[in-house]
Amino acid sequence: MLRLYQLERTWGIPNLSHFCCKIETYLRMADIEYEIKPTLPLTAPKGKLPYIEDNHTKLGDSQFIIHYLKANYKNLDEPLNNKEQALSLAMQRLLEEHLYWATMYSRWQYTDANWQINKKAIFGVMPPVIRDIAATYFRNKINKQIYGHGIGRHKPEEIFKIGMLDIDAISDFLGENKYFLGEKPSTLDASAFGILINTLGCPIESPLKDHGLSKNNLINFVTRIKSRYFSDL
Ligand SMILES: N[C@@H](CCC(=O)N[C@@H](CS)C(=O)NCC(=O)O)C(=O)O
Repeated sequence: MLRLYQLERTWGIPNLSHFCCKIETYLRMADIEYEIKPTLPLTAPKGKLPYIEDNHTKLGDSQFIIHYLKANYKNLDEPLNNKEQALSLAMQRLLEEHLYWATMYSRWQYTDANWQINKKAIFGVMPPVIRDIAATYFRNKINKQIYGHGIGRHKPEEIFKIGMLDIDAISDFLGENKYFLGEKPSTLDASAFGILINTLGCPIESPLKDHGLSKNNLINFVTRIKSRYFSDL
């Protein structure tokens, strides 16, 4: 059976890793059987989670995992025309390559309270000394990524301002639709759920979360996907 390697579940959401949540959501939307192996990214093929193992294939990065799932199991994007597929890709880039980084800033840098919550969720199972070493190592690493992306060079209010523009765009794009691109779930819904539940549905407080919670359609989307596909949580 396909094995999904991801962070331990916490916070009452599928995963605190946006991308792990995206893949598990795709698997459930596509009705693909899988088992979960909780882990840290140390053994991941590209040093990041999620990764999967299936039929002697070990694959990292959510994009490549979804290419694999589409080719070998089910392609949720089959009904989409070329223009819808282009929009899907553009929105995924917005969610995963921009809004994601604003949420990472909120977790790893914005306030000490957020950092403590994040640290406990990821490293809390480790013995105290190892926990502190691992948390410091990963915090330095992620903070360099946030700076390297570019978003970490802005002031907090600037980061939240541009993150809120993403949220406005996502909310306007969804409108009153059940799913982003029609009557059936597609990859974009899995991606959006992974990023949005980790923005407005987790215990990391920030102006970004508050802004997300001001959008009823996004709250309804996240609530609907969670209860439809993760009723066991
Ligand atoms: N582009 C990757 C991003 C995956 C990613 O950033 N994963 C994070 C967890 S949300 C991670 O494992 N980070 C550990 C690190 O960068 O060392 C994907 O789509 O899978």
